[in-house]
Amino acid sequence: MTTTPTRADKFSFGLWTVGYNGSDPFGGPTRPQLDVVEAVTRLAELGAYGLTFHDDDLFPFGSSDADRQKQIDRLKQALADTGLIIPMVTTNLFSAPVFKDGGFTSNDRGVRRFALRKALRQLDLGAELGAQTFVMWGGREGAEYDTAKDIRGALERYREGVNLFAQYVTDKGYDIRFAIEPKPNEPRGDILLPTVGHAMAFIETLERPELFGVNPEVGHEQMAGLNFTAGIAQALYQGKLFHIDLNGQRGIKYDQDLVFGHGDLQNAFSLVDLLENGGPNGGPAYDGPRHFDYKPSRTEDITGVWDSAAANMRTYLLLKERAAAFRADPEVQEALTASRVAQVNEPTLNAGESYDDLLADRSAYEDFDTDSYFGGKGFGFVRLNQLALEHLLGAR
Ligand code: ASC
Ligand code: MN
Ligand code: MN
Ligand code: MN
Repeated sequence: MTTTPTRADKFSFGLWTVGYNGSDPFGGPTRPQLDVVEAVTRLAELGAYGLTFHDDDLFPFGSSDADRQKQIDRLKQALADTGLIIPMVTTNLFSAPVFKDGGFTSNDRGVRRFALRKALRQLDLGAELGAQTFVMWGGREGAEYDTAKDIRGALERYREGVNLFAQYVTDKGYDIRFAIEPKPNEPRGDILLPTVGHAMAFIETLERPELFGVNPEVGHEQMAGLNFTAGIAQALYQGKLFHIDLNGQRGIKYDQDLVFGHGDLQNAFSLVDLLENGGPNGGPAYDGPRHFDYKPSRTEDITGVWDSAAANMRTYLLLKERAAAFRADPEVQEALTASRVAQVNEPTLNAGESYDDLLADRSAYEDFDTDSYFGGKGFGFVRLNQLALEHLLGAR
């Protein structure tokens, strides 16, 4: 197996990732602005297949129509020159001061109408460029104060907005689906639809739920103390993993957006095993873009930016290689059997068994000896996990 990325690996990057200039709440930029043509050229050279962008990443907020078009044309030329594609686009409804209380769910109705128009315009551009996914990260859709936001009203306004988008793409015949990206907090004190679970439950209330899925980001779930791999498994189980944001995060703190694998490495290993192999018992895996949403640390110069972009892809491919080695190891297979990992896929009831049949089965209850059932034996999960760790470390 090779750790040199190719187009077939479907690696994509946000223009805002390699384009991050290092500015944070405590200090200004440490790097000059990166031009989109250079971004496309370098990403293509490194082996990526796609670029994604917010409208405002490509043409600054408030650009004239002519300036906007000039940037679009420059992007199109760079795509034609390199073969890179645009698998996903998204709208910036968080940077401009007008969005200080959000976009689709701002308390101010005029802002909400402006936000809808801004998103519709980016939808048109996404369709024109062949994007198949439209991500919605509602960074400012939230509040600092419980007194300041009617959450039920805000959810209803979010619902109104995204129902409109679903109607729009249907009427226009666009081949685009929507992916909601959860985040628990930052920049707002609390953000609407804070986790994958909240977002998937909300999707079921929509008029066209089949057009909506999630775009989970590693660090965002981990900021909420959640197991990212487990959340991705549930999204896959419910057919809702439309897109994914890969990066690294070290625990419950500010959104670090580190290189993929530079946070919880064991969780990154199980994630790649899930995406590539379907996890412990196989099953449908993910075939969409492997999208990196990270920020090159502000300590880095432009060489460090490209080193970090390459690091995301190399780490992913190394983990893919390690996961394959883990799955192929006979000792791992024996440990999986000893741990009964496959048994969870066996139905608990017999075929056609009714509750009357279950109630009549004395071996299931009356004669089930809970005291001696395991005969003092454990499941062996620790041994199994150590084998995973040893493969991860390259020790096997
Ligand atoms: C996105 C997305 C995020 C945010 C963030 C902006 O579109 O997926 O996590 O915007 O990267 O800084
Ligand atoms: Mn993030
Ligand atoms: Mn993201
Ligand atoms: Mn991000």
